[in-house]
Formats: sequence, C-alpha cells, structure tokens
Amino acid sequence: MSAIWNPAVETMPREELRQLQWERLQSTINRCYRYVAYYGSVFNEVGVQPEDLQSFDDLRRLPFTTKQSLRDSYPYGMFAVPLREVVRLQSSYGTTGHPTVVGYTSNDLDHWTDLVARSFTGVGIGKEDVVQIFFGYGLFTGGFGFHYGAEAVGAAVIPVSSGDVERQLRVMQDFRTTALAGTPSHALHMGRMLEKLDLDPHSLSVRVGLFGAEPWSENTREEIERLLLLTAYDSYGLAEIGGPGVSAECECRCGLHLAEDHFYVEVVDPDSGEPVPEGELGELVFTTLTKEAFPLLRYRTGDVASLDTSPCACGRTLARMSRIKRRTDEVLIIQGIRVAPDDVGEILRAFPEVGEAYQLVGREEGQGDALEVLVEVGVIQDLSLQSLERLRERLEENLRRTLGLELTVRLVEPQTLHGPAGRQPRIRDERAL
Ligand code: DLL
Repeated sequence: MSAIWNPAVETMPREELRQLQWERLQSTINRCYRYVAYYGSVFNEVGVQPEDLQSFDDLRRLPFTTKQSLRDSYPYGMFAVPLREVVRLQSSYGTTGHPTVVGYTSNDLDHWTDLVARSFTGVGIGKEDVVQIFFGYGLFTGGFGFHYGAEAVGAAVIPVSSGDVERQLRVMQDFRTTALAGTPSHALHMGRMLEKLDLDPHSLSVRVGLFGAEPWSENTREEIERLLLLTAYDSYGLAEIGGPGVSAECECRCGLHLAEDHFYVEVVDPDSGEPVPEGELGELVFTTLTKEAFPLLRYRTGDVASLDTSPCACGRTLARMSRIKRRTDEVLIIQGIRVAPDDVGEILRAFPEVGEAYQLVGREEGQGDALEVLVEVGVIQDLSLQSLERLRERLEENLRRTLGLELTVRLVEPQTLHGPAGRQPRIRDERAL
C-alpha cells in the first residue's frame, strides 16, 4: 500500500477528527457572520447568533447556501477578506452568465496544494513520477490545482494542459510520462487515438492515472485501463469549495476519501433537505472549515453520492464518498464542462428564427464526449436549405464561442421537442454512465 501524505490527519481517530472539525467549524461560523455581509443577514433573518450554534446538528438551523446566492454576490460579494489578502482568483468553469469567482489567501493555497498532494500520494504518485497534467490551466481549478499538488509530492510535472490528443501522445512517449492527470473523457480519447494510430501501449511508460472533474463509469475506467495500460483512480472537487482535492480514491478503490479536516459534509434528501442515513444516496452539502478568503456554510453541490465512515483497508479514517451518481439539477457535463440548459436557452433566444424548445444530447463518440444541441426552428420566411444551413452554422458558432466547447447543432421541425406527448426533457444523456 502506498504512503500516506499526512498520516496525523488522514488516520486520526474519528472522535478526534470530530473535535478538530468542531473547533474549525466554530471559527468558520464566526468568520462568515462577521466578515461576509450575506451571512450576516442570513443569521439575522433566521434569528440565530453564532453562539447559538452549539453542535453539528445546530448548524441545520442555517439555510443552505446555493449557487444562486453566489451568483447574486458576483464577483466578490462572498469574500471574507479584503482583496489585498487574496493571492489567487479562479472560477467555476463553463457556465455563461455569472460564473462564480473564488479567491484564495496564501494559506488557502497551501491547504489546497496539501489536499491534492494527499490525492497523488494516495494513488502512489510521488518523486519518481513524471506527471502529465492535461486538465486546462486557467480559470478552471483542475490545471493549477493538480499542478501544485504534483510538485509538492516531488514529481516532475509536465504542464501540457488540455487539447490536441496527438500532441499529448507524443509528449507521453518522448517525456516518458509515468502518471496522467486529466478528465477521464480525454484519457479515453487518448487511448482510442493510440489504438487508431496503431501505436503499441507497451511503448509508453505510463502506469497510473488520477482523473476527475466529470462523471464517469466503471466501464469507462476499464476501457481507459485497457487502452493505456494503467490503473485509473477517481478524484472529486468543485471550484466553490476550493477545486480538486476535496476527495480522491486510495488504492483500495472503494470510495473517495474526503478531506474531512477541511470540509464538514452533510448528505441530504434533495427534496426535503433533511439528512439521509449513512450509506444512502443524497445531495452532498459542504461547509468549509479552513477557508479564509471564501468560506461557505452548507453549500449545496447538486452532486448525489453516499457516505461510508467504516474503516478502510488503507488505514485512513477519513470517510469515503461513493462516485457521484447523478446531479440534482439539470446540468450536462461534457468534456469536463458544465452546461446548463438555461444558459443554452439564453443564447438561442437572441435568434428570432428559433422556436421555443431545444434539447442537449450527450453522447459518447469515437473521439470522446460529444454534445449535440437539437433546436426547433420557429417561424421562418425563407425555408430554403441554404438559409437553414446558414442559421445552423450561426447557432453552432455562437454556442461554441459562448460555452467554450465543441458541439454540433441540428435543426429540428417545430413540435418535435414539445409535441402532443408533452415536452421532452431538456437534457438527454446517452453516455453509458
Ligand atoms: O471540476 C474540480 C476538479 C478538477 C475536480 C479536477 C477533479 C479534478 P468545477 O469546474 O467547479 O470543478 O466542477 C465541479 O464537476 O460539482 C461535479 O458535478 C463535477 N465533478 C467533479 N469531479 C467529479 C467526479 C472541478 N470525479 C463539478 N465525478 C462537481 C463526477 C465530478 N463528477
């Protein structure tokens, strides 16, 4: 079994961990109440003072923080420190309108690096490794998050960033990459390209991959492992809570160990908001315990998973979450990018030739994940093939540019998507999840 990055915390008896969480929770509650105007008014509205919260259960007296609260506070309204103490800004990726801006103090960055270092160490990636990071570097938290974590464990990091699969393969061969970090869909794509180009996977040195940022299945895992001859692990996180490093699998691959010393996790029924018993599926709700710049209380993730606090064979005592089974809201994650139907609708509304209904279809194609947007045409004077094709191209170009994502548009006849049988769902995910 691989080493443990921070054994003092990762194998801490759960009683002690609870105590540590409680101390940190109290200071986070105070920080939010005093320094984040939004939380100040939330406390006043529900008639609660920080000192009224005397147990983890009491935390439930506070309402959930939602994506909407973050949108309303765009860009810096939820920050608990002045900007001069912020040393990094990142953002949630791929949604239009108002994405969430997250800030980090220097301590926040140290913690983040430490968490990703835990994830790498947990899957046996360390000093001896050459790590190729093909998450995007930029506002998306994947690239920089994984980068600093990999450096911290002493690996040689190749910051190749996302893009061009053939180039990735060339770098993998030439630099003798031993570990990959990126989205599973991109890894799969790389594997398939290898096969297509008839390159022998045995000519590569890669042995392990740490993947995440999007839903993937056991089938995809097996396929990636078969094509690239590596062992693939899952890692999870979200920008609002800090980015990757929130949880990751260990070599036992029986759930993702949560960094409970930095996050207090609740699993709730998405409809009632009430806690569900351990082991049952529910929506993950996070309270940050150490964040200085961007603390959040009871943040609803929209991600559905279950929790398991039983001991793990690896020796870690940190609870494990299952894979993310689904989302509570209507969001399609394609190539690691979250696409909300409302965002697509907003773009389409600018085109008078477009009808009411549209549908986002996620597919698995030879090249990896693909998004097709079906758009009903509206009232159009000129129904010539040429003019329809021009409309299609304009829509495609506009959606691609705004969503920052490769996609295709198909025009469909009026009433196809909301015919007599009722309105079709705005999302259809045909990938074998
Ligand atoms: O995806 C952070 C990250 C980067 C995680 C690299 C892991 C690796 P966001 O762009 O804010 O942040 O997207 C977060 O992506 O709420 C989930 O719905 C989804 N997601 C992330 N990891 C997984 C995973 C990063 N392993 C949103 N399985 C989250 C399923 C995932 N869904």
